Amino acid sequence: MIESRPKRGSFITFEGGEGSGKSTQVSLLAERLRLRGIDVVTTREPGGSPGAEAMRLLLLNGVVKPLGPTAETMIFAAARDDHVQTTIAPSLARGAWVICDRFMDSTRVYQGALGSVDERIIRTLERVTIGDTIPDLTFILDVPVEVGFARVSHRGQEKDRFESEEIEFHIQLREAFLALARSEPKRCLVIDASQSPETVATRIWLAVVERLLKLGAPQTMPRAAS
Ligand code: Z5A
Repeated sequence: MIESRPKRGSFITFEGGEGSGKSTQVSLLAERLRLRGIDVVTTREPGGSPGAEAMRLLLLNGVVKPLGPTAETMIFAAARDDHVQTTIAPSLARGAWVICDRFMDSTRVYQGALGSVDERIIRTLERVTIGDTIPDLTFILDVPVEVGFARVSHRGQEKDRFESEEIEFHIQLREAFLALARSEPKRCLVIDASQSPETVATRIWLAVVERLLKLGAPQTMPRAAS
């Protein structure tokens, strides 16, 4: 007898510069999907599993930076490996949708395009850590650098290792994300994130409906109407 295996859930990632609204949109999208009865797991990088969260502290407090960009890339990869094995792959396998705040494209852009780590190293690490757990859809939230900065300026906390980079770094970062989106138009969608959170969320929702829900991506049983 042939057993029918449950279909893998959908995997969505959010990318973009600082203050582009990724965390806000991860929550809004998860809320909308849950209203449709979909099992949703929200997560983030670096982090998303106990081991990777421990590595996040080292990556963001600047301890790793003196080791150089290649070593830093390998620690991001080690964190990703644990995150994929522990959180992402098991969730997708049970049919849940996974929404992740940053993923492999952040490495391609921060460590690759801007950190000058050889693309071959980055692709090799991707094969090892991600394998075929590639996002089905990636939203690249695009805002002018000064808009992103203004949104996070009120936080008043100490800047992390990446936030401390010069403004020119963030301008190049924006360009690198846009170039990446152009190179993978099937997976990546650039969203103008300078609009209100609700407007951005609606644009994202329409894309999810168009690209994933209409394709009959797996869902758990819809909730009974009350
Ligand atoms: N990094 C890397 O180098 N390599 C890698 O492989 C990975 C990561 C995975 C993680 O930083 C750092 O790690 C990141 C890259 C590097 N470096 N930086 N910078 P993080 O996780 O601490 O922070 P972040 O990812 O940059 O996110 P963020 O700066 O915290 O912002 P956000 O998530 O994009 O935005 P938000 O928290 O949703 O919103 C920020 C504020 O704006 C907040 O007050 C909101 O209420 C407000 N907001 C949100 N949307 C709007 C709109 N549409 N209008 C007005 N106000 C808004």
